[in-house]
Amino acid sequence: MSLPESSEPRPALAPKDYKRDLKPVWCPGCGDFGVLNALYKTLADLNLERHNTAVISGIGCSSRLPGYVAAYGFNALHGRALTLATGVKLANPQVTTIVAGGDGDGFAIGMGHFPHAARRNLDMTYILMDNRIYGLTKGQLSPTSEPDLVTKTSSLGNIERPIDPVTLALATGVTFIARTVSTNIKHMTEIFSRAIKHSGFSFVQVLSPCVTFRGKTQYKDYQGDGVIYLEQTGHDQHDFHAALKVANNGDAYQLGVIYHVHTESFGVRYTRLREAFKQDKNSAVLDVVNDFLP
Ligand SMILES: Cc1ncc(C[n+]2csc(CCOP(=O)(O)OP(=O)(O)O)c2C)c(N)n1
Ligand code: SF4
Ligand SMILES: [Mg+2]
Repeated sequence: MSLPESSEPRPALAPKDYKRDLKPVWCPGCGDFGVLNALYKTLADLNLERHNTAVISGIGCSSRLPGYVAAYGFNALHGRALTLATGVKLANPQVTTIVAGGDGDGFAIGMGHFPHAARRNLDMTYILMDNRIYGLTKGQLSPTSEPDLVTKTSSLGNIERPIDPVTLALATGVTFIARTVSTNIKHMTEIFSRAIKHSGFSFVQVLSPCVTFRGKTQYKDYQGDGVIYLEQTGHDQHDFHAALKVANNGDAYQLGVIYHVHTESFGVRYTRLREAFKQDKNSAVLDVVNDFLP
């Protein structure tokens, strides 16, 4: 996160100050309400300036989220949230850039953009509101839908293997990876806050039930033995191999910070490169470029 420098202390904003008058049109009971409330709380906890915050999404029920936040916002084309957010961040690095959207938006049509956002390590936060279904278009399979799931597009059950977004994030080099659940506002708020404060690309998978096309099953799955809070297990979030083990172990959803490493963000590297170029057009630039190489 890049906070603008200011000598004047700013008045604290409350969660309600980040609400817009527009009321969410989500179905009663949709998990996305929890995500939105946790985001309001996070923005207030971090006391982020509304005119220096941008919330970007694609298309989907979840992608309606920017419309409900009193900050800059944009509904990009379906699957193009990360590309648009990349432009926002490059154009104005001072803007705290938050991307939100669904499993279909991010991991079907938008999948090609994820590895590039990860490898660039731009300083932004991507919140995946994962209901494991296409909600807006009325209940088709998504790339994160479970095997055997019966939907409108899989009347005999899903015969495809799902993508695990956290495993994919690990494989593509994301520098902060976490999982949380939309029924636990406190946990979500803590995770969002850490993700936004991370300098570099942060990814948070939120398990966010779709009551209309998944019934009550997801709410049941995300409680009791269905979830494990990593802070209670002694998980080492800096250990890549430990992160791979807990990402998708099949027994329960592991919640918390799964992986965290510090690597210079794109913005910091780029600034260093420019400074080096100003000072010495040849050797200093080479020094910086050599630093980038593995
Ligand atoms: C280019 C394009 N292709 C397809 C669509 C139709 N479409 C809109 S939202 C969506 C999927 C939504 O699923 P997800 O991203 O998981 O969001 P959810 O509604 O579940 O929150 C699809 C296929 C579209 N709007 N644009
Ligand atoms: S269809 Fe599902 S994801 Fe969309 S608003 Fe309704 S409950 Fe939420
Ligand atoms: Mg979805």
